[in-house]
Amino acid sequence: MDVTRREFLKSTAAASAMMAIGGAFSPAEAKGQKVDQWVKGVCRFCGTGCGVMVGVKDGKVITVKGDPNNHNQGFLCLKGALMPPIIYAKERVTEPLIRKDGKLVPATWDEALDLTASKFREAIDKHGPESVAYYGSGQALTEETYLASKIFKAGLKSNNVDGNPRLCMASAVGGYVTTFGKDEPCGSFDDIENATCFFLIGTNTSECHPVLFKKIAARKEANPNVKVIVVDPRKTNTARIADVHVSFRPGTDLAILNSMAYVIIKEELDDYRFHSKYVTFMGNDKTKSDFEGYKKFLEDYTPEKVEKLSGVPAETIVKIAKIFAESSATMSMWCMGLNQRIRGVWANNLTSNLHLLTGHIGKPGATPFSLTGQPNACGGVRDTGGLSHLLPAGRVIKKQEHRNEMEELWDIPKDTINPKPGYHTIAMFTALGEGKIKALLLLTTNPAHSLPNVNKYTKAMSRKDNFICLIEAFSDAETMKYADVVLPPAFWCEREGVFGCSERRYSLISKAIEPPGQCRPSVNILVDLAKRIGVDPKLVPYKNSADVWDEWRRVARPTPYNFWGITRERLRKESGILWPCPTEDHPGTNIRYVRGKDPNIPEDHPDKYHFYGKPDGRAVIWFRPYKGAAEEPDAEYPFVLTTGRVIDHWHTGTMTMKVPELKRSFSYAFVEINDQDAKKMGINNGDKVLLETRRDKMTFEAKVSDVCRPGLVFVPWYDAKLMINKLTKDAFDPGSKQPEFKICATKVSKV
Ligand SMILES: Nc1nc2c(c(=O)[nH]1)N[C@H]1C(S)=C(S)[C@@H](COP(=O)(O)OP(=O)(O)OC[C@H]3O[C@@H](n4cnc5c(=O)[nH]c(N)nc54)[C@H](O)[C@@H]3O)O[C@H]1N2
Ligand SMILES: Nc1nc2c(c(=O)[nH]1)N[C@H]1C(S)=C(S)[C@@H](COP(=O)(O)OP(=O)(O)OC[C@H]3O[C@@H](n4cnc5c(=O)[nH]c(N)nc54)[C@H](O)[C@@H]3O)O[C@H]1N2
Ligand code: SF4
Ligand SMILES: [Mo]
Repeated sequence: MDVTRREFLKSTAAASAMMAIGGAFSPAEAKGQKVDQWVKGVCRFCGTGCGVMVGVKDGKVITVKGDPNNHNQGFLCLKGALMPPIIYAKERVTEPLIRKDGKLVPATWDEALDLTASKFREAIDKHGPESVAYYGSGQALTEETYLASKIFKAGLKSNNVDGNPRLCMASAVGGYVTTFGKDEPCGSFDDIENATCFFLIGTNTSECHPVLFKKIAARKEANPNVKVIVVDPRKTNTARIADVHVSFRPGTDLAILNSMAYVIIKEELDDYRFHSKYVTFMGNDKTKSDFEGYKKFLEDYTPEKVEKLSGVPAETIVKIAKIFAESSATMSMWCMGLNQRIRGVWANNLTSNLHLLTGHIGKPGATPFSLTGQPNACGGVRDTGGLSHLLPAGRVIKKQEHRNEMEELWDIPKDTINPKPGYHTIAMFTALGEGKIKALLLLTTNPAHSLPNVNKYTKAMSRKDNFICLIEAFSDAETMKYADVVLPPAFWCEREGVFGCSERRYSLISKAIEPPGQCRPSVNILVDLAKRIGVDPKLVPYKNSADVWDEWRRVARPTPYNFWGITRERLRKESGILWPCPTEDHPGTNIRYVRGKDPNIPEDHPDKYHFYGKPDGRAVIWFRPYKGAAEEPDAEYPFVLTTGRVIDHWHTGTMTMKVPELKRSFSYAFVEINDQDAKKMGINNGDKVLLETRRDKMTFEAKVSDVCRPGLVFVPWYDAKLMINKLTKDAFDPGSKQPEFKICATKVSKV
């Protein structure tokens, strides 16, 4: 399906009309309203990390427009532009609450903090530090996550620190670390301006990263030779601008990626000079192999064999492999379609394999690039080590030298950080259900809605003998039902702090307005709570988030994450800087692992590329076999259920459901079903359809279209009243521990 220029313009015009507002346009200004002040910040929503200018009048935010100096060049999507009503929603939590006789009632800060502290203290004293836990978010500030992680790991000696990036980015982390030795992408958004082939796999970019999609579409529009390949079992809005849309049996993309490698080698399109010098070939059992061994491994993945497995015609596999390899610069992007899988790490490895095989890496426009979902999963959680197996800046709990280094930096006695990694997300909520976790602190996340197989975990949260403290901005969040104490946070631009988006870019959210009622910045809440639990005040000497930032810079400085040069002063002046950035006069880094571009590589290094995360400086091509999903469809549950997003809503809907324009366009969840399947079952648009999985059942309105392939149904997960996570499965990747939200088996019937 080579799209003609006319078709292309038609579909991008339709897509961008609903997707991006440019020229730093402000709806309020257009209506003639004048602001007193524009304050620089970052969008609250996705990992695109658009810079925003917040328009304040009489101490209130009246409008938001794109920051022309940040990477988004003044563009925002609708969600980003429609923030003001969310800030002033009547559901804002503005005072501390304590549960009494089953009901949350107002309390003073002292009462709420003292009660929380006593519950944590009691749990630690009676059951040890492993009985307390923190569950955070890629939407919390960098300073908040760094601080929470330090309080728990250094102060309370509990490594039970995890967060929603486990549901989101863990497989990308696992992929980068196993392939390159270090987390975070090699390239940057700048590559979009130079790529001649976009390989979009498992990403609905047009709805989930709209401003990046706009850049891709603009690049293609200006250069008709630029090719777009979309690999997704749904014909999404993203697929509508594709030259080739590859639809396949969900999960079989592992085999498709191997088959592409097979074709690339067979057609002699690999870059032998590159991979013979810079790549190690590695069997799945971690035994070292070589190029011949790789060729042998790939014999199981001829296009003909993979056609049978995946449903993709062999000639399509050959075609996309050639486009990928023959383009002058190929940029792959992926997101949850690859990560939320029990083979998520492997899917990440296999995508990077294609870049290492063809040398499409480290050149402008040529790079593997994982899209981050949340605005601060990279900078906030992955970088600061806010997961149960990590310490700050790429250090890991398991390595004694890393623990000792952190003990020195944190000025705590040697060998006092617990050497055992804590609970990852699913293990944490399982432990809560088993009574092993007695006190849990939740920040900027809504697990009673977002966890897979959620009935199991809300039951865990309902246990009478555990204590849950939730820091939450909106009273209608599902998790409120399970909280014993709720603390009111300052929201978004009501406090200052840093977000780090998909491309290693750190940008500052400046404080624009005062928080309402008794809301306080979470950094201050955490410091106060830590002291009351009994953490040594010397460990938390901060007055504000800027103090925490300076410590975090110091902690990262001796590592390849070095961003010593990104001072608070620079962040205030500039609109985002990419690390590594070792000195104050360093401009930031667009391309990693290349001499002369990456400040971590000495100028006189003998080789052009140096993958310094690996001892031998070589990246790894892994031989990852095809393995199916945890729950494949069968005679009893014949359909695949997949879940994901729509452009207008953010996650559990607590924010976007407050914006009338967004709520109106999608007021409730639906089931998207293939038109041929619908016809067979006599299902028409708007009919009620029952979905039943091995966990639960639920009725949705049908949306019949050609988006899903036959045998597949899709349900968006934003609707708290139709909570699809009651039906999803909580199987997870054995390496990354990320759950398989993208595939489970379901029955489908007309009601
Ligand atoms: N509007 C909006 N934007 C968002 C968010 C939001 O809630 N709303 N959330 C943000 C966050 S945190 C995240 S993580 C991102 C998610 O961004 P995306 O990953 O782009 O979004 P999803 O809809 O979760 O899933 C992407 C695609 O994966 C496909 N898929 C399903 N199964 C498979 C498979 O087996 N293989 C492949 N290759 N693809 C498969 C689905 O059909 C779907 O189109 O979006 C971010 N941006
Ligand atoms: N079925 C299915 N489930 C999924 C996914 C999927 O694709 N399918 N995707 C998964 C992914 S990728 C992700 S990232 C997770 C996200 O899952 P969650 O993090 O649980 O979802 P959110 O709705 O973003 O939750 C954020 C919460 O923080 C609150 N909040 C907003 N701002 C602030 C603030 O400034 N301070 C505080 N304290 N609270 C605030 C919001 O009101 C909301 O309740 O969901 C996962 N769940
Ligand atoms: S693309 Fe993402 S970061 Fe940019 S305005 Fe939209 S939601 Fe915000
Ligand atoms: Mo996510």
